[in-house]
Amino acid sequence: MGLTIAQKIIKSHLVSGTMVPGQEIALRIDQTLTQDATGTMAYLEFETMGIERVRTELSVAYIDHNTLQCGFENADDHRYIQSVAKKHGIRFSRPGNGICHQVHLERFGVPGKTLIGSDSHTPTGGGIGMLAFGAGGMDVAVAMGGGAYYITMPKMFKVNLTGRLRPFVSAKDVSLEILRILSVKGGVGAIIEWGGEGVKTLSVPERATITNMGTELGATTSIFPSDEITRAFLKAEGREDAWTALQSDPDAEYDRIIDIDLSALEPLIACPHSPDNVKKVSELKGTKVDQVCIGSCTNSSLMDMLKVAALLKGRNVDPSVSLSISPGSRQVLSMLADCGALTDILASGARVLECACGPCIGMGFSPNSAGVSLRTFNRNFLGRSGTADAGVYLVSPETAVAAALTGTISDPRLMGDMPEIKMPDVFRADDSAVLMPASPEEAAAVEVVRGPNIKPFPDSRPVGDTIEAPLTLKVGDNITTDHIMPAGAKILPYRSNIPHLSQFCFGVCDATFPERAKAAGQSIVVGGSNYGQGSSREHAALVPLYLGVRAVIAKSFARIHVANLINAGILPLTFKNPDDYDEIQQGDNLALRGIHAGMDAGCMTLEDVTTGRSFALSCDFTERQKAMLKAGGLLAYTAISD
Ligand code: MIC
Ligand code: SF4
Repeated sequence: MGLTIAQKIIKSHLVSGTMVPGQEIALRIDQTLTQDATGTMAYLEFETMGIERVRTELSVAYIDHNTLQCGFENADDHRYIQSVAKKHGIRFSRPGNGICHQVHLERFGVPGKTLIGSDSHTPTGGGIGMLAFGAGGMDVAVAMGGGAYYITMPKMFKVNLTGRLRPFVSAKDVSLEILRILSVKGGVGAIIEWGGEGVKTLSVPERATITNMGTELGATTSIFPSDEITRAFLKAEGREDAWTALQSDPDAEYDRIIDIDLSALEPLIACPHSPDNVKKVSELKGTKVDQVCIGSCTNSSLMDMLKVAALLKGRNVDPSVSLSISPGSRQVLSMLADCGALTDILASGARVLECACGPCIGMGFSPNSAGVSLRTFNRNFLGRSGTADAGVYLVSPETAVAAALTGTISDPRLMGDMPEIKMPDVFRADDSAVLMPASPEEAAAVEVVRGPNIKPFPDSRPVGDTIEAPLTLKVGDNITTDHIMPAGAKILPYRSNIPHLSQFCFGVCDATFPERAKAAGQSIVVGGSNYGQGSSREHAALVPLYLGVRAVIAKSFARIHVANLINAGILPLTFKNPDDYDEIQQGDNLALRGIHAGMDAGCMTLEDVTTGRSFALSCDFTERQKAMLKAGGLLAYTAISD
């Protein structure tokens, strides 16, 4: 039987396991990336492993999330990451150089290689034919140390593209269409491969928009073939030698095939508060808009920005709208400046922000009270923008410009003819803001700089045979890691300070949770389906750990989060019968007994001591996961195995 693109890369990187969907496999990782909001913790974890120099082909530390410096915290963390990177053989992309995924695609991505990143949108690399995964910081630390990355062998989905996008319909609309079809749970356990004749009409940045937002489907990752278009992109970056051709075998088999005719798509919009709440833009026509934000790792490429500039040229932003534009990288920004497009953007009245995540993670530019914000980003979870009652909608750059110019949600096709965009044949490649690490000889003398904001990790503890604890919080379906551990300008600076962060845990759902959990000493949390979707932040496990959460019981879990829970030594269990979720109430005293035998058997019983009822739970841990839980998480397990 022939192989899919992903299966070929998996096969060439397989360290252990068999390529049977549902089985655990271990992969050799060629490249890693970190960003600053998760990176501080990842490097602290790497340091505890006591490895002098990274063992990957390439590791890059980016500073792109925590770029507002309203106190010493972020600046201290940047210095810590810069020094730790220099010491251990990691390249350092300075603040202002751009968003990790955009810069990585431009400067470092290589078709056919494996990449893991401590950021859930690492699959952006799939746009260039990399097999790229988002992971928790501990998994990235282990990969930097030369350890394998463990995943469950995914199923293979194929999206078969035909036709060609019409003017004013773009890659973002393709992402929204697949979210409409599959929902935020539809990609769980699968790798999504994009193929068909339509692929030839999409440039690498457009493909990267699509693989980037595959994360919102819950997919393990997404990938495009590496073809002549990939080669032309790499050539324009001065990296043609990194190119290799990559495509699926003609007889490759897929578990599911979805057909999308690009010519039939129209502008789409994801309504609050979920990326799969997709409607046609025309259905919301006339809705008043207060704010428009263009940028983020989804839509900040040169092509996106040139389109935006061409549409804004000679026009003015509606006085009722505040428009922000954040180019994805210094390369994009300088090329906009070179060709005069930046002047067109500025003349329209737009506010140009630095090349960073910015508003996407609530790092500034929060909307006004009850404001309507149209964003070219990938997530519109409740509260993520920093304004609790704002309504955030996700759109393409074209639809964003139409709203900025008219002050209302409008069909971009009404803006007249699409100006012709000429992509330069050569990009301005300037790696001066990527600092090289010290040589192995010089590394010993490099001092790692630690600020007072760096606090010790929470103590994990081995999962014992019994947990008796109250149910301190019961939440519903599709709880995101933004619910569990919110981000934003006020909280993100404390990503290396778990005690401080803990005050905000589950703040979006129930601000009284941290106090209640602390008072209980140890507790259990119950969730619905797709618990922990969204960001890769391991803080959504480390902070509950600090607050004494010993087990999370849900109808189902998102991939990265369940790995983070196990890495932190928290027991993730699922209801055998999802209806049992309704039978237990917050405040009930719960008991899990015979946990170790239960882990071996794949099932255990939950006793609701308050009501006297019992419920069956499932768990499907591999031997490695069981050992990790019994040791008290990945770091403790690694220490024991060494
Ligand atoms: C996000 O988009 O939610 C983030 C911020 O990039 C996160 C990482 C983090 O929480 O630091 C992600 O996607 O993994
Ligand atoms: Fe940054 Fe937003 Fe992309 Fe996350 S989704 S990496 S916050 S731009």
